[in-house]
Amino acid sequence: MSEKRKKDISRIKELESINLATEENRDLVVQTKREVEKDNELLAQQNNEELKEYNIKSIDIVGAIGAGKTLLIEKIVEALSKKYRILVICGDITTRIDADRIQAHNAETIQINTGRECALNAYHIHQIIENKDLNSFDLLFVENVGNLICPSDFTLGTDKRITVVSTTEGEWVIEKHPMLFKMSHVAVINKIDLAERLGTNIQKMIDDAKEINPDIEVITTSAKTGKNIDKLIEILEL
Ligand SMILES: Nc1nc2c(ncn2[C@@H]2O[C@H](COP(=O)(O)OP(=O)(O)OP(=O)(O)O)[C@@H](O)[C@H]2O)c(=O)[nH]1
Ligand SMILES: [Mg+2]
Repeated sequence: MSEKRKKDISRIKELESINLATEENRDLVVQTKREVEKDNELLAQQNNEELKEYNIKSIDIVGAIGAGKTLLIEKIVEALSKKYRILVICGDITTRIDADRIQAHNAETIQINTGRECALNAYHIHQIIENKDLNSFDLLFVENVGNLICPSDFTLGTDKRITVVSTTEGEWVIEKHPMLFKMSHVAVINKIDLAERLGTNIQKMIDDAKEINPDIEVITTSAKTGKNIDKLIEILEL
């Protein structure tokens, strides 16, 4: 990345964070954001081609903080670790808690700490692809940093993207965050074991996801009890 681009990006962050995109610098903000996105798309495409060369299936899991991304991956890895050699990349602001939890189920894990960044991007994945012996794996999961906003700015180059929300976030959570559902192949509504207690209208959540993206597969799960994990694996064609 050129020095100029680096400077532009840091300037945008500055402007966005203090909400000062005035008339005079708005064009620069929009143009640079577009360029960053384009660069990311190109690198994501390259990531996907490289993973395909090694016959690695790849899935990116995004979703709300605490929606159950890690527990879902733990359950999937538990079910599939005899069939596939699995690599899991975990994105978090700090700590390697999620990577350690998943590693206990017989997958290799890499934790990326993003600091103040609220999503992984194609470059994070690219660095791992460049430095890892890809002959050792058949399946890659990426757990993105927990939130429903930033990951929509960056694709990573995986074959599929899953967005996870749960019944504890309120039945409006999908309607309020349409972008990631537009970009995803599968919507997971997790923690259905808690829905009755909370009075969450799961049907509304399913309908919202389908309305936002008619092509999306929607599945309700409980990572806690294991309910529908087998169906999720089937939908992912694993
Ligand atoms: N009752 C219930 N609890 C769940 C379920 N899935 C996850 N949990 C619990 O919810 C909490 C958060 O789960 P995680 O798997 O860490 O969620 P996450 O989305 O990976 O969280 P971040 O990575 O921090 O964004 C944990 O205490 C889990 O045990 C579920 O289906 N039902
Ligand atoms: Mg997690």
